[in-house]
Amino acid sequence: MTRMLIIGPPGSGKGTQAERVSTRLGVVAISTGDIFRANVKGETPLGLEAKQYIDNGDFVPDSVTNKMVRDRLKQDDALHGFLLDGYPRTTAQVDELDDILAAGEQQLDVVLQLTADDDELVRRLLGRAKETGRSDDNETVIRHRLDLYHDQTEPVVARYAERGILTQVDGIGDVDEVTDRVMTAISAATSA
Ligand code: B4P
Repeated sequence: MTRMLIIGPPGSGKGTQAERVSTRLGVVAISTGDIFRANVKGETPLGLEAKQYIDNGDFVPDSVTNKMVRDRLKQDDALHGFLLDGYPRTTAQVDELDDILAAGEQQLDVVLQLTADDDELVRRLLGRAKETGRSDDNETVIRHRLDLYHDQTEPVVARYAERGILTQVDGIGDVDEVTDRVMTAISAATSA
């Protein structure tokens, strides 16, 4: 049973690697970004609320995101392990996740931080924009998302580093190479 987080700036490969880890380890990958995008597409009330924030590159408010994650983690497929991709992104979300896990007498096994420099991230996301036309992949919004990561998500990373459960993984290189590093980091952290 493994409970993991994958944290990284936009474009670091979180979603890409989370899917691969999920397949290899048989744990469910839960991406808050994907859940929001599915709701936007389905024009649900949650999607209508989230759309304006996502399009501007802002975080969806903690109150909305926290409730969504709390509900999602109660589902059967997450009861015996999960990989959370893109959550928590603020220290208030860290507090919420602590609370959810404590209520279930659960704890995190490992927090992976994928690293890459800002210029590489912008290059990747502009590449994705051409392929998928995602509404938040234009340079102004990408730069804003990177600023938010530095201001609000780096303190999240620091909290997990203080707890001794953070492992940094270099996100530069081809996708298979990064997956090998991620899998090595997970086995080192979970067998320690
Ligand atoms: P996310 O979906 O998490 O978007 P992201 O940060 O861009 O990451 P993503 O997983 O899509 O990209 P990845 O790094 O895998 O969030 C979107 C929005 O939702 C946020 O801006 C926010 O508004 C909202 N949101 C989500 N969670 C929230 C929360 N907790 N609180 C509040 N709001 C929240 O990869 C990007 C690209 O790089 C891909 O095209 C991929 O092909 C490429 N790539 C990956 N690995 C590569 C490699 N090794 N080499 C070259 N390219 C690579």
